[in-house]
Amino acid sequence: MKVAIVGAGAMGSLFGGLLAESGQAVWLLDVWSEHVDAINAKGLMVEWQGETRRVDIKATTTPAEIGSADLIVIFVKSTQTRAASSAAAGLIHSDSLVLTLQNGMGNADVIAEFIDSDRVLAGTTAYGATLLGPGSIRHAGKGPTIIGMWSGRNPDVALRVADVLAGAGIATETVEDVRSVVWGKLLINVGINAITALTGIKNGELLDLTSTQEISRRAVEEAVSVAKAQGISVRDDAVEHVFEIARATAVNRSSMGQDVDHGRITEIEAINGVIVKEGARLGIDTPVNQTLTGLIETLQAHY
Ligand code: KPL
Repeated sequence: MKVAIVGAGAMGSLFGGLLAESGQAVWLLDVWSEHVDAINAKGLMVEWQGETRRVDIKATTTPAEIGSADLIVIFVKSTQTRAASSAAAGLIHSDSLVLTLQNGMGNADVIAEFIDSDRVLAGTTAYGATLLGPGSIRHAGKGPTIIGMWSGRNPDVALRVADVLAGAGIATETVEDVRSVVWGKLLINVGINAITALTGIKNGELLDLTSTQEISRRAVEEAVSVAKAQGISVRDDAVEHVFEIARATAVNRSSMGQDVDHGRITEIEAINGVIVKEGARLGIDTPVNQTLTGLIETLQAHY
């Protein structure tokens, strides 16, 4: 299968590398020419459990060089989804599938503006990766990947894509109701990302003080109310689950924390911002998410 990974940051490079090693014909597409040049010159260097291996994989900054692809995986930050989908539109042929495993809510809907929604897949992954420099990543951890059809139709298509991922050693489950899965991940990001980004703490430090826990709890409870009003089924122990993830990723700096540390525009709009926007539409008050969103926007405006 010909696979194009759009957004070759740490996660895009990792998935692309694993798929290439499993024998798929993979292209990485990214705007970062130094990274692309390094991969083409010396291969993608993947560090895993203290050992580094080289993966030979094609990379480009130009979609036209790829031609069309059977599977397009969007791995850019959610702030770039529209631009990436537009760039990827040239890669689509009549049977192409597009998969998003990005953080945040709204990515699949944006992608569906560019391709028939019956060919859009969404999901989440617990794989972790860090970018070490141009052409070089660290594979930080493994965990379940869950995917499904965004439209809820044609579940056999999701099974086909899951097989391709599983063939690359990426254990993948398919579900009928992928919206609930994406919402489940959103709740985690709502409860951890902005708080850690604003305070400079690591994920686990969110649990050190009851006052920090309380802010997280309220942000998640607001998000749960919005999800339920949309008819999305979420787990009953959503807050406890967020705390469990903070504990399990205790030494990590959240992705939003890393964005703020590097003066990058964050995914706030697709995370806490979505809760505020949807809350306003549904008549649900979301003061904690509003405050977190406003503070992150303030930080960004003063980089
Ligand atoms: O997804 C994450 C993120 O940082 O975006 C968590 C799960 C919070 C891990 O850091």
